[in-house]
Amino acid sequence: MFKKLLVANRGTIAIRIIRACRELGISTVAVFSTADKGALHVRMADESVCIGPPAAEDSYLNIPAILSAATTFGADAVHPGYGFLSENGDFAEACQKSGLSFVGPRARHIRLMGDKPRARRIMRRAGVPVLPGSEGTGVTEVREAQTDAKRLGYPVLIKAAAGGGGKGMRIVRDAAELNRLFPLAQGESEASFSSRKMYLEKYLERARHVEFQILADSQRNAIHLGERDCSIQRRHQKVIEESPCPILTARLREKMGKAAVRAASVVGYSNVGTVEFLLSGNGEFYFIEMNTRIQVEHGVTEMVTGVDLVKESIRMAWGEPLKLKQRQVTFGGAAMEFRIYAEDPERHIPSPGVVSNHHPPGGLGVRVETALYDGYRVPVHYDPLIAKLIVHAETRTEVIARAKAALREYVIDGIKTNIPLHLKILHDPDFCRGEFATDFLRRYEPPKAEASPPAPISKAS
Ligand code: MV4
Repeated sequence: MFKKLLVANRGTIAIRIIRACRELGISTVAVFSTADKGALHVRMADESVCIGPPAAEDSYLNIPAILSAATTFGADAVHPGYGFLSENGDFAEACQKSGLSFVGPRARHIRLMGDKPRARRIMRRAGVPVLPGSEGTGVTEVREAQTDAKRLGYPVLIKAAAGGGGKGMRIVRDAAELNRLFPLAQGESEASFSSRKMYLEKYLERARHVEFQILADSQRNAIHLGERDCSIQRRHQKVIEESPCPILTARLREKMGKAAVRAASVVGYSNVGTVEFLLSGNGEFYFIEMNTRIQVEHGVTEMVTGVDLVKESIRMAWGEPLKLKQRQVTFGGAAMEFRIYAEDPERHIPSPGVVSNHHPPGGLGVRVETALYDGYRVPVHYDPLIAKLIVHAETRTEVIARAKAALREYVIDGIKTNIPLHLKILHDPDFCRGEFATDFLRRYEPPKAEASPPAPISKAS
């Protein structure tokens, strides 16, 4: 097994990786920016090294600094976590070239799945259902998009070929809207991914976002660990994830699971991955993309399967074959993850500040993953996700009751969080019945402020 692993991340996932390493007897090296000098992941690791100033581009995205830290400290592996460099093919390749094992898929699979039109083409040829959309390598001109949209019929969705997770995405309902929104989506893609390549897909209304967890070893064995329903999102930021998906039948789970495993197997994928599908109201499902990293919501799958996904990812990177066969995977109970964001729940703006009175909930089936402590200052430079509350119980109904109790018990002072929003959702009858789609959170948006009339010009005030 690896002797020393460098954790190329921060926050909750860095801590999660350090814990897995400790169980496996691997010593750890944390990296940190100057904004994270006092962070928990730094204190928990066996060794640590500062890799640059707060801006992510200069620290957690700084490939030379991370590689030099890894070689200086004698690490033999690097775990990228999620976000930052986790889906950067150049980073995976650079690690291998420096003699470091990258805990994740091979660079070519990161690049392949990062090219969304190419991934669609491969999946379609492999018999995995995809939505009608742009063929070939994608479109860069509005008139090409117009041709595709005419063929597909409105509504269509503009997506970034190098995108994922909803950045650069726009719903378009007619040709005029396409003319207006295509340049905006393209501008966003250029700013975020340095790519002008876009593609269109038929827009599936009121669908559910259902993703399958894949494990694949380097001996070409691949299995799935069931699904997560991630339909509860706001502006493509997931808020609650759960497993099992409350509307999936055993038959459909098996069919989608097989398609997900095929998606990974057909390209010879290795390590952990997630195959995202859209599920329509009448049980049709379509591949939308594959994520080539451990995901924020992996804990939900861990609770229902008992499989430690982070430990498995490290074992597979070492070259160990999967011990688990598909028919040995068992599913127990139900689990939900509540993402706790440091944000003003009314205005949805980040709420940085100093945490005081930190009292996370506990008890049977209550798991909290967080890097918070009293006196911790939530930095403004990174994602506002500060904790994940994962609740497990026998049934979905019991998960909801347990989650309500846990969220009421949760105390975080000094900053604003979205805990009140979670409690509102848990009291929503449609949510409790499991009846929701990707548009669910729109009902909890604050009413759009009326354009206020211009203030009267008055010399007296
Ligand atoms: C879609 C879709 C409907 N039709 N694609 C969002 C994130 C990215 N991974 C894929 N996403 C979607 N792709 C087609 N062709 C719906 C979503 C979607 C979504 C859309 C609007 C508002 C909330 C959403 C939540 C999850 C998925």
